Amino acid sequence: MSEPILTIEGEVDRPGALSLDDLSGIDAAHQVPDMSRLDPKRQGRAVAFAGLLQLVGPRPDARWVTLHASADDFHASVPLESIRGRGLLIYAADDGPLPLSAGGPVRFFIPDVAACHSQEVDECANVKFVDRLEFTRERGFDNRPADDAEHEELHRRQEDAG
Ligand SMILES: Nc1nc2c(c(=O)[nH]1)N[C@H]1C(S)=C(S)[C@@H](COP(=O)(O)O)O[C@H]1N2
Ligand SMILES: [Mo]
Repeated sequence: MSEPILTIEGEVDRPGALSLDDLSGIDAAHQVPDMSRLDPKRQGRAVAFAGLLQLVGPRPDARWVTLHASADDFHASVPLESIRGRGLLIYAADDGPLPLSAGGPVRFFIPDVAACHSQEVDECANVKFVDRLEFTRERGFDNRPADDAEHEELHRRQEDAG
């Protein structure tokens, strides 16, 4: 059994900690074996958010999903309906766990997403280093940059770090 990489909390029937094996065990219909086919800049294996929902069983009250990245204390809260049909979780590299350099342990990803802070679900919501998903009735914690200045500052910090 592989170690837990993603904690599921809140308004779901089956909360708990999921391992890489749990995620790769989700129905093949929800798996994307090679992300580079979808987006040449991306690599590794992903599972459709709909497949995760099947696994954890959101309750009817669950309206918001908060994507938590404790690695850099980055958090985004988005309406469940807005990501149900198009969100992906990149959870593995071709040869094992998804490295931090690729946004591991889990990278939330919406292909062809809107530019940062143009909409509720935007490129900033493509959260890297996700380790916890929280399902709630109300909007959860969100510290995405609020304006262009904050956003530029965030990108500057990332360039300095990387
Ligand atoms: N954990 C975390 N996720 C994050 C960010 C961040 O600072 N921390 N920045 C966001 C922003 S502003 C952008 S534009 C994209 C960049 O993703 P990329 O480096 O894969 O292109 O990640 C998003 N996800
Ligand atoms: Mo961004």
